[in-house]
Amino acid sequence: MPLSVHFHDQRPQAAGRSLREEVLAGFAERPKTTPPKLFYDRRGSELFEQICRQPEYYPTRTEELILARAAHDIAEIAGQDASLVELGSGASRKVRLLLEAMHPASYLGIDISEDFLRTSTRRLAADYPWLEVHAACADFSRPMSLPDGFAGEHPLAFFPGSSIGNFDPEEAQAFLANLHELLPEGGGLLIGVDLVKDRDVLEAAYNDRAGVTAAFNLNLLERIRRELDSDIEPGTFVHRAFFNPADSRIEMHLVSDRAQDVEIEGERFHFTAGESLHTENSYKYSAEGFRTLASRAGFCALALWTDPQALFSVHYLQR
Ligand code: AVJ
Repeated sequence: MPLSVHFHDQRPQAAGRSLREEVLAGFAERPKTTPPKLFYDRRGSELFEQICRQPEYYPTRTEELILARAAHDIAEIAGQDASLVELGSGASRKVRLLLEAMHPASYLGIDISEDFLRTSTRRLAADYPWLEVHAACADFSRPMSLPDGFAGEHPLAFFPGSSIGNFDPEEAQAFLANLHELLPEGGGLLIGVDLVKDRDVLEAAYNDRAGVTAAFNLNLLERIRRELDSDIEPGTFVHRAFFNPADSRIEMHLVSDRAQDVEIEGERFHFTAGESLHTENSYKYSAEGFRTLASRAGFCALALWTDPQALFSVHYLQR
């Protein structure tokens, strides 16, 4: 069975700031803030997969349900010779629904976590022997380009899971404009977007009873301890997640349970009791609001699917 994955090494300057630089810069901000991409070391990626299986976390299963129902329509819109590019290539079942409906000649997975990317693309190559599998490790919150040959193949970019929600609306529009630029004429973007809804449903999704989201959030501090020279104690911080209706976003924080000084790479940072490190925003859109954003980025909104409870949306955008 062929297990070969074409791995595209990325240019070093495209890699962005190191963990050390991101953490030192973020802890020096007021309020203290770290970018959500820092969650995704191997452990964080595993915890995220577990979040997706929690009963309160509706986005994953809802998006899967939407895709299962829409897969053939999607394949039809994408056309015969489409290739598939997945941004944030997880171990997900979602892309399999598309691969099986579209039967593309080639697939490119792009992810920030290199070992996770290697594992998930190898698995795809093993399960779909007819598929040419490519992998590229990249931070897609920064400008990037498709490896040679890919842009020409009538690509459908797939950005599932409402990962777009990590950008604020202005950044989201700039990110979409970048993708628009990257795609050839006629290229598509299939994007999953979480919808605004009842506050209790939203907040439960980020405060699962099993405590997996809390562990995911706290893993950021474990990671700082593992990978940097630091005495930060994850046990002195608590997970907090709530809906901020004015900004239409879930906010995640790590709140210091005491006044303390922490040292990271020789620099000292003070936390007052109750002071928080802001670790994530997850923006929620209305279907209309997102369409407006997409059209401002130059896209044509071709189709939209939702579930019966209107929890989640999947948009087909075209350049
Ligand atoms: C991957 C950004 C879509 O915001 O729901 C899940 C990440 N954080 N639980 C989300 C996340 C906490 C997730 N996204």
